[in-house]
Amino acid sequence: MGFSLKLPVGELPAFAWVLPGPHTLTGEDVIELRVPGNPTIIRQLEERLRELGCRDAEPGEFTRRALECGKLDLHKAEGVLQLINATTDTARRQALSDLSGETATVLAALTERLRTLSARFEMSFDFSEEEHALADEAALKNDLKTFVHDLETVVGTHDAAPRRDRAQIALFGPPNAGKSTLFNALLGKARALVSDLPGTTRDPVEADLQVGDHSARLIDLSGVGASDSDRGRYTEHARERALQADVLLLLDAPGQSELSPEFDVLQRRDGSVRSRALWVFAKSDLGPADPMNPAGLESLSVSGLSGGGLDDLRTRLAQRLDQSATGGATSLLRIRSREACKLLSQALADTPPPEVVASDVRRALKLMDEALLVNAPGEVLDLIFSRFCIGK
Ligand SMILES: Nc1nc2c(ncn2[C@@H]2O[C@H](COP(=O)(O)OP(=O)(O)OP(=O)(O)O)[C@@H](O)[C@H]2O)c(=O)[nH]1
Ligand SMILES: [Mg+2]
Repeated sequence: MGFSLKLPVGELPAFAWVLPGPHTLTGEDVIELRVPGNPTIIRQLEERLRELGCRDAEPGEFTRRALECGKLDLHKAEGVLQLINATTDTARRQALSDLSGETATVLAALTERLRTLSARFEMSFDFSEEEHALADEAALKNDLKTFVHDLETVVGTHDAAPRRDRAQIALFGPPNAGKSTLFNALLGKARALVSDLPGTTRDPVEADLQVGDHSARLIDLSGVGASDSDRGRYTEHARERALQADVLLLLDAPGQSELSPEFDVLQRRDGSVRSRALWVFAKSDLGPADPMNPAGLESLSVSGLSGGGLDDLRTRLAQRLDQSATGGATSLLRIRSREACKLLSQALADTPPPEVVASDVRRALKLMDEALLVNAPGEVLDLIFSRFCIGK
């Protein structure tokens, strides 16, 4: 219907679409105003509407209202949020899958599987005196391992929500492994100091690196291991930074053997680090690398000096960054599920007594139940909707 609005500059001809509820996004009556798109006129129109008692919508208010009137479930609402903030195709794909309800359905089935596993763990104590208890325990752990793998496939392996807007790629390994040389080769310029003296890099050196369609932060760390001249301080710092990285390049040069025990240290602290690590046989110009690496990780050969293998490394880095959800907001559904994943892979890496594994399985189950909670408490809703932008 056509009408006019009195503005400071004169009478504005406008057109209003009236959409009666309940067949609208929020279930309420909606009026849509169509006016000529002059920015000053729009501002004056907004002021006039405020004078008439209207107000701006809060961030995410429309989606929240849709949720509250049952037009949208929480996971779909989070899908909307993810889609708005997605900056990579992976994040967009995840968001669309969440929006369609597909992720929630798959996670609900996985949660039931975990519930059965949890019950089996509880029951295994009752028979712990029996002869076949040990065999059962091994089978249970195996099933749990398969479960963790399946869950990781659905929610991605990246640690919880994106902690930063730029993914971090860290170079980790013993002194003289060729980290700084590879750092410079990837950047195409000599930023980090290179020398044949072990222990050249001390404090981390960082630079921006474009990998495919990702802007990442490349970090050259100090060498780790026995030759740390500062009684382990640099090693410790390098380990901490390595654990925070989205992609971890483990540099293993010919004749060095310190990497494997160092990686074990990282795994003991955070079992999920495996999923972010790539084993890099460095200095490949010196001779062919072992086809296998002790940690059984995905591996490749590179020479920072000759540039051999660099293209392959770039391709794999891009794939890893695609896999990690960095670059888009992540739903609580995925955050909780990933926390459960991390907890379980930690439990499997540490080989604690069965009672401890069982209690970790219980905790993981609680997280999954929380992830799938449809009647979320108010504060969870506040948390979700505070991340929306105005007017969505
Ligand atoms: N042949 C060969 N030598 C390399 C390669 N990369 C590094 N080097 C040599 O190995 C030595 C150590 O290289 P860096 O890059 O400084 O090693 P790093 O891992 O950063 O060492 P720290 O900073 O001490 O931990 C230098 O003499 C480099 O020239 C490579 O790909 N091939
Ligand atoms: Mg160095």
